[in-house]
Amino acid sequence: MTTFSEYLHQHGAEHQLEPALLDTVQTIVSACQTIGRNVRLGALSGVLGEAGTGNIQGEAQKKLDVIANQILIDTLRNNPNVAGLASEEEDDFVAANEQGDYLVLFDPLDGSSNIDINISIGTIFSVLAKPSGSLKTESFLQKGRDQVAAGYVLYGVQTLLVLTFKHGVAVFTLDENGEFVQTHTAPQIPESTAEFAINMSNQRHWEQPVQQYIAALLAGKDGIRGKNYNMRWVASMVAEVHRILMRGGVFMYPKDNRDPSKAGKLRLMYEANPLGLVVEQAGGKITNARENMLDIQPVGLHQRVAVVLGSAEEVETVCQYHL
Ligand code: AHM
Ligand code: MG
Repeated sequence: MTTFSEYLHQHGAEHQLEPALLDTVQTIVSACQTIGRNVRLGALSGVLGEAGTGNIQGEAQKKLDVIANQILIDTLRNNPNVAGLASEEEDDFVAANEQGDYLVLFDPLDGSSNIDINISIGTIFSVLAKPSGSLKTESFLQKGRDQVAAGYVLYGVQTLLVLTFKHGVAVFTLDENGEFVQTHTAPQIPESTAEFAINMSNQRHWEQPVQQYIAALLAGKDGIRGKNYNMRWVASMVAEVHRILMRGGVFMYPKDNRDPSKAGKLRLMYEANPLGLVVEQAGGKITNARENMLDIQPVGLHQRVAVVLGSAEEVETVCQYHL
C-alpha cells in the first residue's frame, strides 16, 4: 500500500516535480484533513447551520463554509512556498509569502446546500505557478491548462483525495489512522455512458440546444439516441465528478435565461478548471458547450461559466447541439 507521502516522493521523482510544488500540495491536503475532522463531527462540534454572512457572490454562507475557508487560509499562509491564495469565499485574493513560487485557488466546501444533511461535500483546489513580478489579480488569471496540479478531497461515505500533476490521476482513501493511502492508480472515464446529471427544475430557463439534447435523452430507446438513460443529481459538483470518474456519465450546469449577465452558476477558477483537469487527465472532456474549458482565458477571479463534463462521446454530442 502506498501512502500519500510515499506517492508524492515517487511521483515527484519520476516526473521531476519541484519539491516546493509537492510541499504545497501536501499542505493543501493537510488542511483538508483538518476540514474533514470538522465535517465528520458535524453537530457534535457545533459546526452546522448558517454563518449569518454572505460571500462576494451574494450567497449565504454556512458555518462550515467559513470554517473550511479559514483553515485553508491559515494553513497555506504558513507555507513559505505559497505566494498567494484565492477562494470562492473571499472578495479578493489573499497575499501570503513574497518568496513563494505557487498560487493556490480553492472552493473550500463545494456542495454548500448538502452540508447540514450529511450528503457528500468536498474541497476543490487548483495550483498555479506564480508569474514573476508583484502579486496582482492578473497573476491568478491563467488558463486551466496552465495549472500545475489540481484535485479534490471528497468528504463522503469514505474520505477520498483525488489528485493530478498532469501525469494521470491518483485516488487515495483516508484510513483509520487519518492517513491517505492510494486506492486507484489511473482511473479512466468510460468514453460512452447512459447516465446524465442536470438540475431538471431549471428546464424552463434552458436555451434551445440544451432543451433538445435532454429531450433526446429522455426519449430513451424510442428516440434518436436509441438507448435508455438514467439520471442522478447530488447537487455537489465534486461528488458528481467523482461518480463520473468511477463509472462515467455526463454532468451539465448550462447557462440559462434567468440572469443574462451570468454565463452559468459554477465558477471557472475554483470549480470548472480544477475538476476539468482531473476529468481530462482521466480521459474525459470538459467544455462550456462551445470550447474546451481549459483553453478559456479567465477575465475575473469569480468568473462563472457553463459546464458540460464527463464521458467524451456524450460531451461531444452536447457540443454538436450547440453548433
Ligand atoms: P457551492 O459552491 O455554493 O456549493 O455551489 C456549487 C454547487 C455545485 O456543487 C452543484 O453542482 C450546484 O451548486 C448545485 O446547484 P443547485 O442548487 O441548482 O442544485
Ligand atoms: Mg462550489
